[in-house]
Amino acid sequence: MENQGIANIFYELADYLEMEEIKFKPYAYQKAALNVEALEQDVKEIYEKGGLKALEKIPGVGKNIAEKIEEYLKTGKIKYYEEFKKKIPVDIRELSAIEGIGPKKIKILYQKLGIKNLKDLEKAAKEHKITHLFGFGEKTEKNILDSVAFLKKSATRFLLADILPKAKNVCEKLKNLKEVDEVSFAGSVRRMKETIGDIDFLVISKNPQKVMDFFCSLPGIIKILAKGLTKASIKMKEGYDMDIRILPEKSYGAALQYFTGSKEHNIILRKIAINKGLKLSEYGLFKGQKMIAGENEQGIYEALGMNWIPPEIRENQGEIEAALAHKLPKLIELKDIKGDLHVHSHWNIGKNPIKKIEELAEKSMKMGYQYLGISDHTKFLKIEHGLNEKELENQKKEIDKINSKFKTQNSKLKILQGCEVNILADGSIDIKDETLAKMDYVIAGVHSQLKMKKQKMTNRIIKAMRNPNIDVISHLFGRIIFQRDECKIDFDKILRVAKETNTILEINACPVRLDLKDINIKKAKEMGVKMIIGADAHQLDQLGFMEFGVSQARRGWAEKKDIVNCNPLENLLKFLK
Ligand code: DGT
Ligand code: CA
Ligand code: CA
Repeated sequence: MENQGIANIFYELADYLEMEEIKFKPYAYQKAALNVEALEQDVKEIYEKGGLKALEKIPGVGKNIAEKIEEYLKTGKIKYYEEFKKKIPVDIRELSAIEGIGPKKIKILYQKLGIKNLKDLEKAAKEHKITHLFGFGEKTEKNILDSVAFLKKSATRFLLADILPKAKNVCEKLKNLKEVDEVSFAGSVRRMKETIGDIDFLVISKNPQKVMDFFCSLPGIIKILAKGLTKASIKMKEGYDMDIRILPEKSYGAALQYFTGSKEHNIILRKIAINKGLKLSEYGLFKGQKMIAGENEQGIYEALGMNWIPPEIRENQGEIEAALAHKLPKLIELKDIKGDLHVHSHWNIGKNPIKKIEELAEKSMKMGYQYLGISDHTKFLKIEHGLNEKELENQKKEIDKINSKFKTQNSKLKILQGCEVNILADGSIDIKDETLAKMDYVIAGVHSQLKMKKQKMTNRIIKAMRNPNIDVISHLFGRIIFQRDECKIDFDKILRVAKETNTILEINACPVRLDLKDINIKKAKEMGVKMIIGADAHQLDQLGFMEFGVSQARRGWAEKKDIVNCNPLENLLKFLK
């Protein structure tokens, strides 16, 4: 599919146009990029079937942009973009990953200091060349160095959400081979960790050679790092590696257990085996020469005197003790989710592609939800076109209308109106209390000044939790994986106040946030603080982020009873203030 490639060029074009301070056009390209990216159909196919006219039917794509797409499909290039690139030949994606560096600053950095990429930028910052540039200053220089260090630290890992579809895809392909009896991914992907080092596959086959040859000729390989008869390792052009192990059938469970990890979990299991006079390896659980378990995972855990442990909690964080005592939690599952309360609609135009409340509702019904909560940003967030009191009132009318239409159609879905208000620096809220009181529920989050001192940030959030209209605190720690560290917060204190005020803490399911983290979730659960999983969808297909929120909750040992959106509507309302 060419969709992502085209979207990437449009994103860059938007940045170039912003450098030139051309009005409106950057927004048009951004919108087109988001829409092309979100398309389920291949742009090429759309064009081949219906020509330019069909391209113009893509939301956000007018005649001018449709012609650019046509040019790309025909020639593999867009001249308009190439000209910008020639004039300012910089790696926009790399540079704009640095917090506080946008198109205009990138242009200045290039024109004044010839900075083209991250390496140049780091060098210039270290030599204190940036402080003196107009509009920059010492603080920016320090931010750049912090940010570069942070990026370097995370450079060799990948987001689960980017990796999981690729892992599933390779599994499918392997499954289709007639030589393959069984296939699974293992490692951190099976444990659904937030970030992934490499993908590990396990295959059962009587003809490993064929499987190996197939694996080592997958499209997108740039290097074969190792290739043997039963083991191989390959590097893909997107930067990540994939490992494969091929095993005989009788060892499948033992191998799956071993290669799922984590290493820390495995070490303890092996010790328990030794204490019982047994030996555990990727080939099986042995008593002397005799294999007593290993065909499936369940058998191994049972032979060691414990219950089978779900992969998401195999981190040696108490799960082994719980399994030995037969006291493992019954982890929440995706099917337990009854609805999503953190969803943004077309009312937040900002950068988002058009996505009407009805469309969101339709998709929610398909996902089997009983309720959908619209929670658009409010007025302080200008870039997201945050809504003011009047607009919230108007939105309410629209939602009421859709709900009554649904009622006449006997639909099972109910739309709730919430909003995601901003907790300002002093803990006050950017929307009047009387408006908040009229909403079905209110989510509050910090979206500015994230670098406060611990005490001040904690008090800021506590003040919001004490507001009787605020039901949920969104993405408490404010981290963006690979981009921004967590805020400093006294989490224990927040938990105490959450409990006291019946405030729900969100597990934000957006793959770059996944905030709360596993350890926070576990602690909240132990304290009896309720949580909610929200997709924080800004596009239609992002409703699917719920999957990652649920795996995050599982990694934090959460059960159905800990997560309020596992409740049917009547019960959910009881948890809202
Ligand atoms: P990653 O790839 O960094 O996201 O994390 P993992 O957990 O996928 O680690 P990886 O790919 O190095 O190894 C896959 C699994 O193989 C790991 O979770 C446990 C197992 N494993 C690897 N090395 C060792 C080891 O030295 N000892 C034990 N007991 N298990 C190991
Ligand atoms: Ca791995
Ligand atoms: Ca590996």
